[in-house]
Amino acid sequence: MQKSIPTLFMRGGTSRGPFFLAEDLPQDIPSRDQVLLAVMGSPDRRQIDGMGGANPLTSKVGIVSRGTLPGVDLNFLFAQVVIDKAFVDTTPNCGNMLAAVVPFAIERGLIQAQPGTTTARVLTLNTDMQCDVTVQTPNGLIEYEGAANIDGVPGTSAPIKINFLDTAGSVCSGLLPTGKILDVIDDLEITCIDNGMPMVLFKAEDVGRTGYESVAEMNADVELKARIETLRIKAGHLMGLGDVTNNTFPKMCLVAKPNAGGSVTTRCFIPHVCHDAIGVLAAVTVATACVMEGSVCDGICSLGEGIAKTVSVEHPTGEFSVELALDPNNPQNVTQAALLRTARLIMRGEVMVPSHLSKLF
Ligand code: NQM
Repeated sequence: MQKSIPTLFMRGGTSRGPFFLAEDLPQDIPSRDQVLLAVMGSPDRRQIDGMGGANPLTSKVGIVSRGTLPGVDLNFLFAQVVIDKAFVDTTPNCGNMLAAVVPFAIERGLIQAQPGTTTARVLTLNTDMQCDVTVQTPNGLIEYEGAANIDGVPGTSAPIKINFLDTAGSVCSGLLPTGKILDVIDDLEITCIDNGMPMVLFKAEDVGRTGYESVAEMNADVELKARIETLRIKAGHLMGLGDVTNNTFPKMCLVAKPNAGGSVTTRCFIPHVCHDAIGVLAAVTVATACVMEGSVCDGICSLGEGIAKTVSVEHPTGEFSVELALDPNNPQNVTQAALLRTARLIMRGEVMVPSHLSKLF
């Protein structure tokens, strides 16, 4: 007999995947990972025997439980299920899947919806990061429909506001893990930065590209992808991350002058496939580099005046606006980042895993 596990299949921002109550999965990590690999159909390039969509953005899982720290409503663990390797990476965050956590928690009765809107404090267990997430709950029920549009998702949905409270140095030792705003690897200037996501930023023109290429062009660019992977491995050591060969970070991002009225243009490799848009904390991290003097974005990005900055990060399917609050005494220092996402419950039910895994529960 196959084993059934209750799940809600949800879109969070521009990602999607099954969400589970932590108590419904095996408690030890190797067993949990075996189950998640089976749920998603990994390792297999097509994930044909599971729920995964054969793209990093659709090979994600959310695991949610009640908060255990004072003031924290919910704990969220994000799992990136690697498509073609038997590996589940829970090191980095995913701000897109995060958008579905509060709707999931209301659906599954972990928290009670308030009249109008409901704000919950979520602790992301991956990096110990807290944020406040506000969802629409007219009549005390979660509302998915509404007028908010995020680029990369067709149509409109109810807005979900995420306010990140402490993002610097999520996986790395600090915001600038090499201690410098600019490093040089193989004659290429890079900014290694982690404000929620470990990233290596470099100018598209410095690698002979425009930064305006389509996702298909980027993914077909074998020469660029090989160069980026060599750079990623070297940068991983420089950033104190050790050998990142098998990790899903750092993300690699080409930056260029904006060409659609935004602040900066990006093409983000996550890390081997070009993102159709940009990750949430990747956008926060790029936006942060834009306000920092001497980064590779300095000189190419276009920002308004003032101490609160809206940074519009252009990506292959539109733009992503990040509202940054800066420390008035040190405008290089980002104190908070707020942004808009949407989410939707796509399906509720049970996912089945092969019978030999039953003994793991
Ligand atoms: O950066 C893709 C995504 C992400 C991660 C990735 C994310 C984030 O778009 O916070 O959301 O970089 O692998 O879901």
